[in-house]
Amino acid sequence: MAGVIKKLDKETLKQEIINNLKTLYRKDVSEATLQMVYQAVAYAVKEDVIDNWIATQKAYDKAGAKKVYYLSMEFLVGRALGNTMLALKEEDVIREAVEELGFDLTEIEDEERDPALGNGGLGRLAACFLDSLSTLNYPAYGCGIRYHYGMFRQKIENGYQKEIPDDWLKNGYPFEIKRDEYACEVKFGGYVATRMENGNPHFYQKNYQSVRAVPYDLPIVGYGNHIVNTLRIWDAEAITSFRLDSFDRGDYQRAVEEQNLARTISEVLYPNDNHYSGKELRLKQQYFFISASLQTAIKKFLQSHDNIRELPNYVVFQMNDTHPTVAVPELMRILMDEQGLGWEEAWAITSKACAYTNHTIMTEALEKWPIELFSRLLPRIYQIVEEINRRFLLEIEHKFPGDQARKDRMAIIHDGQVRMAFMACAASFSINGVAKIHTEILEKQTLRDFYELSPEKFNNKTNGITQRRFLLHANPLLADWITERIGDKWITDLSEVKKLGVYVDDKKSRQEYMNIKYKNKVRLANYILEHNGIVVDPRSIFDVQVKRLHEYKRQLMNILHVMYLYNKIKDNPDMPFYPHTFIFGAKAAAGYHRAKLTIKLINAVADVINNDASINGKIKVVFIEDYCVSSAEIIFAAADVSEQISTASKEASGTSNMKFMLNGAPTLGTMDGANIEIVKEVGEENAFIFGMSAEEVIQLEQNGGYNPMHIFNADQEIRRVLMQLINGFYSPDDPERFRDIYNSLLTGSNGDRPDVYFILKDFRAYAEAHERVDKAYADEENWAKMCMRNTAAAGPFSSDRTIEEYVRDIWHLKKVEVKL
Ligand code: NBY
Repeated sequence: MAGVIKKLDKETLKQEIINNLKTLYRKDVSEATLQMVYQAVAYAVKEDVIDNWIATQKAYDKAGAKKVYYLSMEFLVGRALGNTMLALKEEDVIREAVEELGFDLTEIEDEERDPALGNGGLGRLAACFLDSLSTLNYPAYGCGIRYHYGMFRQKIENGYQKEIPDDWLKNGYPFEIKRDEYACEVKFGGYVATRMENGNPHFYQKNYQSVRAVPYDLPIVGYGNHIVNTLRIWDAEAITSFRLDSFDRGDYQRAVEEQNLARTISEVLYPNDNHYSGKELRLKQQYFFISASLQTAIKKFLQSHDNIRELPNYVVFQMNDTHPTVAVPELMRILMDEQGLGWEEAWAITSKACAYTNHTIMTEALEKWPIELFSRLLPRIYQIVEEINRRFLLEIEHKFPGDQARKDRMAIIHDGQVRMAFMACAASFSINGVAKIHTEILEKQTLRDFYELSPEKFNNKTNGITQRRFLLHANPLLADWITERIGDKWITDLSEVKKLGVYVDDKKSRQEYMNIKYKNKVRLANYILEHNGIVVDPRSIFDVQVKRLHEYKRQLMNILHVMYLYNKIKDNPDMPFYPHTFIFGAKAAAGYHRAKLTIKLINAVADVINNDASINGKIKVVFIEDYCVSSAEIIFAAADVSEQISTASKEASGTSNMKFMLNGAPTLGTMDGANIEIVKEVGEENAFIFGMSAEEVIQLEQNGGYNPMHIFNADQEIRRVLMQLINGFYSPDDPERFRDIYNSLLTGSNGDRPDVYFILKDFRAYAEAHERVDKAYADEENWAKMCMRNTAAAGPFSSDRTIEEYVRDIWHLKKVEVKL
């Protein structure tokens, strides 16, 4: 492949694409498939990236700069080619080159498989953070797992979700680089042995199984600043070659077991969102990538420092939820068993280097590992956790003498389980929630005891999103329109968009803005036609709810409301009703039956309504198959209404709410998560808020819930909708199909109380909020103003703002400049 190109010029670029086709595939342009051209273009772009990458790492070494290691089981990065071209400001020249070779750049971009190494919000947040870190010139590593199969691809068959393996590496992933030279060993099982060294006991593992952790590096390209940070994802290989000279070379049985261990560890992402499943393999995955990441971080640190006690001045480990929390005992192990420190010194370092972000208050998402499993898999780590716990309980006793109940509530090891969130809290110097209300709930309820013990550790960091992917890349028409008016500074400083405020009162600007929205709706309508075979009218209101399917997010309330509207229109065919397209996109965890049944319900309702000619297309219901980062980019740009309707207190923050807002869709939502902050910025008159408050929800929960039968009996329209769940209206072939959903709302099931997410309780308020939306939409001029005000108020929801706050309050990094 061609040598170093500083700034791509079109002719060189064309030549390079042609060369790449030749060396990669032995093809010339006329024979190449779109996939081949994509690969050839990606390799050409990668060359430029590499120059910046090398320069960045040199600059970091020279500056001796402090780094953040963002430890996360998930990075939902989305496609790289488009984003990279934009960051390098090479999109135009590449488009021209590709066109002159006879291809369309959008089609080429569509050839890239979405790396889907995450479930939803938490994984996407990690990807936005890396994007911001690079763009803001901060030294950072993402550390994760190279799952061979990412988030499953969703097919809808006969209305049901079917999971298809996501074989994203099938054609090779051009942006990754295997770094075999940094491979290391991770040990599982066996037992802990002791020997005396210089009069002190030294602990080491015996009879263990090993895997070889091999890193693959992905470039995270900053916008226009030559910074390229690294996302390092670890793959597992069998260790056999490491072992050739070891005493147990002949241990055939172990060799086979190690082969199996290596094969399974990095095979597949667990597709659960906000749900803990307690699988042994998951704990192996956690320890695998944490041990490899920490070993490497320490080794790198020691290359340029000789005093390990300095570590917290140069390195900070941010734990993305509890999934990476074995980092705490693993760091202790490395410091004590490999660096020879005593407990106190090791603890002083660990507790200054680790910080923890909580993403949920849902109890079913809290990780608690049975000690039998934990100690069998990680015997040395378990010993260390026991000692952390013992000392932690002493600390509590010291501060709250005699308060045994408090110690029971806070113990890290309790009732035969290791409580990971508690270990994270005990060890971290910082504990943060992801929106103001969420952090408050952590302090007052979920982690109250920990707040009382160490209030200074707690802080809030409201989430954010990157405007580079979710506006510049996803909505080029609006991005250009904004740049024409206020310049392009918003790309790296989103607070600039408030300058758009002056255009709100300009009629021509409003028309242009809404015209862009219309074009984006046409783009989505085409996507829906192509992928779903459903014709939707781009002039209808696009009312959108896209996110993981979970009961607390209340997609069920949304579809029940559609059923309710349909009944109304059927009863009153002449009632004024502006046409609506209700758009859903959601994956359900593979074992989450009620969530999957809800998908079936949405599709069943869609079937009936979309095929009822008598309502003249006044309602269309669309379930977009395989919602993922790349379809999301098309969807946000086209939305009129953003459905953010979680039961108040349950959604820690939400981030799609911010993506919709930035693209000019007002929020129809509850006072939950970051919705509260969105409404504060944009003004209540530019959003549609309804329903119970978090306080009311928590109150009612503490009183043992409520009886939805009263609502069912008193409200005939709600009653009718619920009856349609069990009278075969939407399931004539099996009237019992939706019984479980009906029961969950009215009688409770599986030992749960009825309607734990207060769907019936909030239903009327929700329906009434929809009426406000329809009324507002009818006033075209004012609607345009509302949309524009949403874009103009989105400044604080950039992940750049979030990252600056993490840097200021937790990480204390310094910016590094890279000059080529
Ligand atoms: O994190 C989400 C929150 O629900 C959302 O409100 C917030 O905006 C976002 C970013 O802070 N949480 C989330 O996505 N969680 C998971 O995906 C997840 C995945 C796996 C497990 C737990 C949670 N697990 O225990 O296996």
